[in-house]
Amino acid sequence: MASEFQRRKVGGVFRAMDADGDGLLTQADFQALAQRWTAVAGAVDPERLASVMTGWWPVLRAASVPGGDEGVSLDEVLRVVEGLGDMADAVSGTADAMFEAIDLNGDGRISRSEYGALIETWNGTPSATDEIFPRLDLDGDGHLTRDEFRTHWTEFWSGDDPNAPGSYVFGALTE
Ligand SMILES: [Ca+2]
Ligand SMILES: [Ca+2]
Ligand SMILES: [Ca+2]
Repeated sequence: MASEFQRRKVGGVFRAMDADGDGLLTQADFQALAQRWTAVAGAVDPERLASVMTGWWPVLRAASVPGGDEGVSLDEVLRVVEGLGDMADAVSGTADAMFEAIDLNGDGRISRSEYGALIETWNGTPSATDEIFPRLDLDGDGHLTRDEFRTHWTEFWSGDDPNAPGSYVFGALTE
């Protein structure tokens, strides 16, 4: 069973992804998310970005109850998340794809402003990142490296620790 904390954490991401707010993730939600990303992404190939975003869809769809409703519910997403501990390679693969999408200027690291753009795009609204960025920047050099990002990404999807910086990689938790 997912803990209350995991439900809250993943629930926030779920609501951000559920573009039409009907409580189910569908292919249309992923297309909307991809469009939101394409609108901000500077140097990144828009097709590549779209394929990162929409690439999540088949994974989630496969976990959805066969013959059930048309979309993927939060409970189904949580079930996928519970299985991710056994899928470390798949999780770090998505981390790398996301990292490349966020690294807008392609210098191999994520700056504070690139991270801010990620959170704003993800949530669809301006969001404060001044508190969280320094916690994610583990060695304090002002940038997130691929390893730092991978650590946080894995923690977000596979961990259950309210004190881990990675729990806030998508920004502060909302209710
Ligand atoms: Ca939806
Ligand atoms: Ca960069
Ligand atoms: Ca760093």
